[in-house]
Amino acid sequence: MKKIFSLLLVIACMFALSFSAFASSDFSPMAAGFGDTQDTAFPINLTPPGEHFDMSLSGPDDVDWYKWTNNTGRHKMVDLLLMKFGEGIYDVAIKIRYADGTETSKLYIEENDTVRWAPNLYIPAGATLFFVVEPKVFISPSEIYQIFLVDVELK
Ligand SMILES: [Ca+2]
Repeated sequence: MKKIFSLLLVIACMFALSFSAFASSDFSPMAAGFGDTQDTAFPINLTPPGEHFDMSLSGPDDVDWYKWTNNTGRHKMVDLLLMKFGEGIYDVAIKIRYADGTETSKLYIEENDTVRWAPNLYIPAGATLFFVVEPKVFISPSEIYQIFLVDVELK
């Protein structure tokens, strides 16, 4: 009887371990160490209309940097939108680095409930748009944010 109990305990522990491993990797497999600085900004593509890039912040000190370089050979007008679900509130700031290497300061997008919207950002040929998602109110790593970075001509 004791042996059976021990075996059950081992199985229960194994199940608990595998479950917790699954749970932690389920929500945000790339969140830890993802885009934590401007230098390690994640290169994102323009999102087709209606599509979005989903990610989550792993903690109250986590930030996620992204970048998009305009290699189209001509200027581009883009809309940047952050949609956030859940109780947490995230800010977004942008920076533009021009082809000659000069760069703007960090510019925060106006607060609008859980949405951050920056329409009609003019990105010259060869320039890079950086943006960073920062937690203003952090609740949980399971809360997903969505990024829309849309070519205005395709809207
Ligand atoms: Ca990060």
